[in-house]
Amino acid sequence: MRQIDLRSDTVTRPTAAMRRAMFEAEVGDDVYGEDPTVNRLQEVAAALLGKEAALFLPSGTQANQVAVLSHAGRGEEVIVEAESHIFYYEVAGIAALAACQARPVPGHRGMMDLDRVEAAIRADNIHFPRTALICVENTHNRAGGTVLPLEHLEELSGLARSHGVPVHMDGARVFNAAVAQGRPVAEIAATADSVMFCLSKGLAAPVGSVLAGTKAFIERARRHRKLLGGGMRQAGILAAAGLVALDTMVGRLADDHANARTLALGIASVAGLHVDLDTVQTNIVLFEVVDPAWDAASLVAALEQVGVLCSAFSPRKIRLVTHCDVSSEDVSEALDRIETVMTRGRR
Ligand code: TLP
Repeated sequence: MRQIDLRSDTVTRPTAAMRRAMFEAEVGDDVYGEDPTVNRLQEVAAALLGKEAALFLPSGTQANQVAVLSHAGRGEEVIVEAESHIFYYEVAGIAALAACQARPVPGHRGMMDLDRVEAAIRADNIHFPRTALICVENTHNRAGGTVLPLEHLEELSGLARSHGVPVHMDGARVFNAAVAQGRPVAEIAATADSVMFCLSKGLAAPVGSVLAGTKAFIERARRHRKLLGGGMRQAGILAAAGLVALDTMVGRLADDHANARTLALGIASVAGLHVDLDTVQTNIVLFEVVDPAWDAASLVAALEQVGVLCSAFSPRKIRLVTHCDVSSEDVSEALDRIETVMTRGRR
C-alpha cells in the first residue's frame, strides 16, 4: 500500500535537479565566507526579499533564535503570538538562549490584535523589561496555514516603528503567503525588519533556512549563528539545492494550495469531522475530530494503519499538509481512505 505522507511539508525530498546541482556545487569554507554557492544563495535571497543582506542557516528554528539573539539583549522582552512556532515549538529558546522573556499575545488566525500588541509594549519604568522585539508568523502554522493580510502587517509595522521596536517575521512559509496573495514576497518582507524563510519545507530543499535583514543585523546574526554551532564549512552542497528551490519550486506552491482545498472540501463532507474552510488558505488543513468515538491521537493511529500519515495538533485537532510529493491523485486516495476509516468507525 502506498503511503501518503501529509504530516508536514518538511518530509519533501530534493528533486532530481537539486541532486544534480548539489553534486556539481562549487564549494569553499563558509565560516571564512568563501563558499561561492552559499554566497550566491544569500545574494539571491536578499534580493528576492528586498533586504540588504542574508544568511544561510541549518534550520528555521536556529534562524528564528539567531534573529532573537541579534535583536534583543539579556533580560529584555519579546512579544510573540501565543501559538507561534517561536513560542510554542522552539524548546523555550527565547528564554534558554537569548535570556529574554516571551510576552505572548493571543491571535485570531495568526493575527495579534494591534491594541493588545500596543498594550503589551512596555513603558519606560525601572520595574519593566525593555520591549526589544515583536515576532509575527506568516503563514501561521497552528492557525492552519493562514496568510496574514498585508494591511495588517503594514499596520503592525507602523505601530512597532512608532515605538522604536523592530519586527521579526517567521516566514518559514512566506512563499506560500506570497503565492496565495499573488504578491511579490518583497512586499510582505518590507513589513518586517528581519525575515526568516525555510528552503526545506514546501520548496523541497533537503536542509536550510535563510535569515534576511540589514547588513549590520546580518553581521550580528553571523556571529550568533557561530555561537549556536551553525557555522558550516562546505555548505554550498546544501545551498545549491536552495538555489534550485528558489528557481523552480515557488510557482508550483499554487498546486499544493489547490490540493489542500480539495482535501479540506472532502473532509468537510465526512460525518464526524469539521473544517473551518476559511482557514484553508495555503497548504495546510487543520480539522477537528467532532465524532466522540474518536480523538485526534486515535484517528491519527487508525489512519496510519491505512497508509495516511498526519499529525495530531491538539487533543481533537489534526493537521494535514500538502506538498510536492503529494499529487492530486494522492489527495483523492487519502480522502477515500479517511472516509472508509470514519465510516467503519472506531474498532
Ligand atoms: N515546523 C514544523 C514543526 O516544527 C511543527 C512543521 O512540521 O510544521 N517556523 C515555522 C512556522 C515552522 O512551521 C517551523 C517548522 C519552523 C519555524 C522551524 O523550522 P525547522 O524545522 O527548519 O527548524
